[in-house]
Amino acid sequence: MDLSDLGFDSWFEEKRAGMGSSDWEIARVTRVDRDRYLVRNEHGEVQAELTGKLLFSADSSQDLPCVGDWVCVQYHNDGTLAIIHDLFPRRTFLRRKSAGDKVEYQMIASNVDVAFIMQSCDLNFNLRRMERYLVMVNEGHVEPVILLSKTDLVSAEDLEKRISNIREERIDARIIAFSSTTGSGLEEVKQALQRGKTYCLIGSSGVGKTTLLNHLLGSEAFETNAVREKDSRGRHTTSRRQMTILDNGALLVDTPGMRELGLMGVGASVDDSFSDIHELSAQCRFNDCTHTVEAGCAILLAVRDGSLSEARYQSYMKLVKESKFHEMTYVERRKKDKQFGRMVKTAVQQLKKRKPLS
Ligand SMILES: Nc1nc2c(ncn2[C@@H]2O[C@H](COP(=O)(O)OP(=O)(O)OP(=O)(O)O)[C@@H](O)[C@H]2O)c(=O)[nH]1
Ligand SMILES: [Mg+2]
Ligand SMILES: [Zn+2]
Repeated sequence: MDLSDLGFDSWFEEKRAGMGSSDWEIARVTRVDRDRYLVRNEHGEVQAELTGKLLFSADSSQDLPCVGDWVCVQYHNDGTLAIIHDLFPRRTFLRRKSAGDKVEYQMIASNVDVAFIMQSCDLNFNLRRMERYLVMVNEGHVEPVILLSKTDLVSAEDLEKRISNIREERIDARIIAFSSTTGSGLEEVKQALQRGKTYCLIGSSGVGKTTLLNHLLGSEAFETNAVREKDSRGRHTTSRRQMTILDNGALLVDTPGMRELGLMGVGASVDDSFSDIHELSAQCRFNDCTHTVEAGCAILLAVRDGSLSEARYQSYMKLVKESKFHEMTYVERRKKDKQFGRMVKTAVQQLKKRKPLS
């Protein structure tokens, strides 16, 4: 194995020249659990810690390592501990708005090639949520693939209907429908996974992300849990983000199911996910049309004549509103993040407790 098997390529190679000391080695972050990290290089996976400098110079949690990051490390204690000195720039990223009204982002993973947006075919299926995930994935320059899980729970006709519902929303990402229970479609999922490429599973709790990972690994390596009977909601079984290398050499990140998916996008990525509406807006009579009350609004006209669904119009307007709000409060974002401040404080306390390295 070499670093290219872990996804290192010429893009990162070019960045390397500008990165600190030549004694530093390169590794990839494979797990983050609060302030504890695992990193992997061609020789294996070890625990890692941040230097105080890296911690202090971070303005927000986004500046700290996340799963998928390439980092510069020094190995200590016979190679059993790595100290992380620096982070490579991120080529792509997945990040979400933190729960609550505060505008702060949480990194999910970085340097991901393909995001598997997973929804199960039963009660979890929701087009508005799918659009939100697509906006998030677009914003991070990641390619989306939609995974429809648990096809064993619906009839073939219902599955067809779900897929045409997705296409009606003009979502043109690849769709793979599968069932971990019957094994149907699993081969197609496997075919989509390539050696040295990074994939990330995202979606609500209980949709079957970890079950799929276990199937791909051919073992019950990771814990899964039954969904609640009443509403099929999951129980938040997976609690940390972790990257696993599959037999075929693909790198797969499993993530905890998201409770609430705030919008991560700025205007441009909203428009990417709603390119049809964006095109329509060019035909509005006024340049500054808000698409709400104006005469000559091409979007309202399309809703009225039925060529644009009202639900899709509403979800577009909701996203636009949220993204405006995000832009407005951008400056306040860092100051407000008390949670991040607390995290730094505990991490610093732990650094002080740590024995000096031999
Ligand atoms: N019927 C059916 N059940 C499935 C399928 N795949 C997974 N499940 C069940 O769904 C439940 C939740 O699966 P998990 O893999 O734990 O879900 P998860 O997405 O990892 O959930 P979190 O870790 O909480 O985010 C488990 O009881 C699985 O056995 C499937 O294809 N069909
Ligand atoms: Mg899980
Ligand atoms: Zn308009």
